[in-house]
Amino acid sequence: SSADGEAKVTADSWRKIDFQNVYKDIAALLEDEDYDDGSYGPVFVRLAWHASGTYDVRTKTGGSDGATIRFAPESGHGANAGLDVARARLEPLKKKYPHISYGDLYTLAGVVAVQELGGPTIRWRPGRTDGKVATDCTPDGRLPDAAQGASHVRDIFYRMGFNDQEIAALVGAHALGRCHTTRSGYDGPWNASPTAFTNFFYTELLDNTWVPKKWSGPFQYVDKPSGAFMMLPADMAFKTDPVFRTHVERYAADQDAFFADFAKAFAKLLELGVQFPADAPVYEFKALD
Ligand code: ZEM
Repeated sequence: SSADGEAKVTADSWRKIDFQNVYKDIAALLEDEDYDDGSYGPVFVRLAWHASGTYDVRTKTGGSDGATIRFAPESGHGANAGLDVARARLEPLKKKYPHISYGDLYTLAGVVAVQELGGPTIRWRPGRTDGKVATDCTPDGRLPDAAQGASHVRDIFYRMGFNDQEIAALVGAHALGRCHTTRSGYDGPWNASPTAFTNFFYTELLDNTWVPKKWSGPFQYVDKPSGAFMMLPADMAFKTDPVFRTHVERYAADQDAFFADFAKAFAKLLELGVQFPADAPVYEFKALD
């Protein structure tokens, strides 16, 4: 149980922590040749996103403060299937650094993963608390449904406070990782280098012909002719919706523009709903060699 660790975390516990060391220790947890494509990086990014993306700008509920994603019922929401794997991988660091909050740990893991897989530097601040309980869990349905299209995607991300450009930049994280039939029901990676942070989500989306996958699983797309790569129905909205598409075309043509916009939008995502102490330092960690 994490109860001991939690009891020690107050609003300014972060003052006791050397986050550069935490960064290094998270980085050391990324590689594992027996897991997926050899890295926990993609699932760490998904954990950071799902811990944060429950935010509702109108009611000011949800977000990474308190890390309610670790409590039932939120941990059991369909969208969070498989994220127990990421939380378990990080748990030893909560033991090693009992003063770090779960919200800081999960969001920092996303930052480390993006950077160590070759992505941009993400500005990050500590200061999330462990001061929430199971009854603070957000209702199911706050994260996007992969089976739906552009208007649903807009509803979900506008609720968090993002605009179309930021949404298009964030979904570029689908360069990383894969879908698992045992988690979401969908199957396969988006491209051939799922452990490298690139602009390949956009280039693959535009350059391939995407056809319905012939199988008994949920409706999704595969590239023609190889069938090796996939797109979710929601991903396809970024090709068919004219506003999203202008951003997709820009990011496909200009990886630097993608990196710059992703870094801003991802940093914003991780901070949704968090009241940071006024003097919380903003870190820009250097990627390790
Ligand atoms: Zn995802 N995502 N996501 N996403 N995501 C999956 C996997 C990953 C959507 C979605 O339904 C799914 C963002 C936006 C959206 C990552 C990061 C980010 C999976 C597969 C699904 C179904 C889960 C599985 O089976 O393991 C939808 C509909 C989105 C909005 C349109 C945003 C924003 C992200 C981060 C900034 C990542 C890294 C993965 C890969 C996870 C892994 O384990 O490999």
